[in-house]
Amino acid sequence: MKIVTAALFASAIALGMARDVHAAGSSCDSLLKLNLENATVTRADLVAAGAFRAPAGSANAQNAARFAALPAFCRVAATLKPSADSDIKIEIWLPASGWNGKLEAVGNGGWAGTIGYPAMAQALARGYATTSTDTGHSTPGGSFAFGHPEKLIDYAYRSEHEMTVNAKAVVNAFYGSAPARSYFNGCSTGGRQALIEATRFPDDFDGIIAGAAANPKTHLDTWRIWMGLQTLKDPETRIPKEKYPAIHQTVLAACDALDGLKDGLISDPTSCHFDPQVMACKQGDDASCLTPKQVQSVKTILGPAKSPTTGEVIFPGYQPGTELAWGLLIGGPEPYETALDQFRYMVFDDPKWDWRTFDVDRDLAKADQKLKGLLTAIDPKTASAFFTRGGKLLTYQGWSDQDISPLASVNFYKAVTSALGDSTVSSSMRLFMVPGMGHCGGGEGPNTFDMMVPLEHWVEKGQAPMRVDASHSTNGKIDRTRPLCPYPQVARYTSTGSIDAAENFVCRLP
Ligand SMILES: [Ca+2]
Repeated sequence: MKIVTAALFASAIALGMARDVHAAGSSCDSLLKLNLENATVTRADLVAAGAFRAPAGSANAQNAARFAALPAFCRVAATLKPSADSDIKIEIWLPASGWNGKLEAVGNGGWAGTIGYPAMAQALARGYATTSTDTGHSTPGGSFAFGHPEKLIDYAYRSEHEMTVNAKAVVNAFYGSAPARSYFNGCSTGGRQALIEATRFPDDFDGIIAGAAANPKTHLDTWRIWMGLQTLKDPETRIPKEKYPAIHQTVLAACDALDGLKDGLISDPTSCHFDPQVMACKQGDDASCLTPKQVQSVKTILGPAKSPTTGEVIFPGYQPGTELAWGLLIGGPEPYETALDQFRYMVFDDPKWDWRTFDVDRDLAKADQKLKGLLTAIDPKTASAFFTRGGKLLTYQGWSDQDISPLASVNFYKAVTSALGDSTVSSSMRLFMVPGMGHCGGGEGPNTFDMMVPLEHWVEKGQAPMRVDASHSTNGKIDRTRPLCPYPQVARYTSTGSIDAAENFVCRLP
């Protein structure tokens, strides 16, 4: 009896707080009746502090701890139908107290199909109202697009934009005021979503973070299949996983010191010219050496995918230092599933399509014809409207990204600079390359950092980011910090103090 009373009391306090704090707004449950365009609110209820339970699939130990630490919030879910075939699920989480006045929308990964609860939890814990979408379908992989062109549009860009418009309306209804600032934060597919928001919907956000953007998507997935064709079609060109560590050590021996510091990291892999011939087997074959065909495979994948007829670069290649994680794209036996799905379900409309028939020139042309206008933020000039209204774009990528060549981010940055000029980019965009970091995290380099605070300082205080400190942990303990530097600058050791402390590094041109 006592427990029930206490629970009711706590619930009454929580509800009361929401009403008190947002005197000009609405109660959480009243949002169920909110009228939205092409959208229906399907739930609106107050979640007590620590009471959120993630659906199966996003409930690992780290996320469970994150959810358990959440403050009380108003949880709103809605289904959006901008087309007759659309079925876009979104959620909007609104802090019951202590709202910082801002919205942080979070991006997705892969072919999505799930709402990004862990990223929403991170944003909510920091006081943001936050939103995420399942991108318009709830199945894994790319099969959702088969026979559903409108769902493909939803995935490509419409779900993000519609989510943003509706999330702002919900924020406005709950608090009685629109977000003072709106931010987008995404990596991988979320990075692609970020670039598309910046270039297609310049009014949606004031600041955008685009990590390791899967862009341009058609070229990216062509490269991923090309990687498989080069290494997996013929068993003799395959590089066994057992050889990755030896290749990595040989690459480091050749290139670690080029940046002036032997620290296990290659600050600028583009200056590393590693020749795999040095690993040619002298007799026999073991994990420490490469057969002649494997030497050729390593050379090939450390270069870009090129058109076999014109030699034109289609997508940049892996960078030296990535070797330990090569298994993702060339571990076999098939090429990367995510890329195969694009061609099965969105280019050829044939679930049985065989990657061994892939013809780079013919099939990329077909992919571009069908998908380029949907999935790709490729024309850098279109970032102009976002920049003109004061929008700031922070991009980043790990130099050891094993999923998307890190030069994709460098190329986009250079393309925007070339199209809009140095002064526009200087006042609107930064790229931070992360030595030794894998795809959106992980890897041997300092791989944990916060881009939101520097972005906010830039948008809200006019302070452009000069460096962003990153850390690396082993077993939960920080063992190295290092600044990330605005491209093309790199972190250089000042020659005194610990090489594991960021304070002993400066950002400067290589
Ligand atoms: Ca080094």
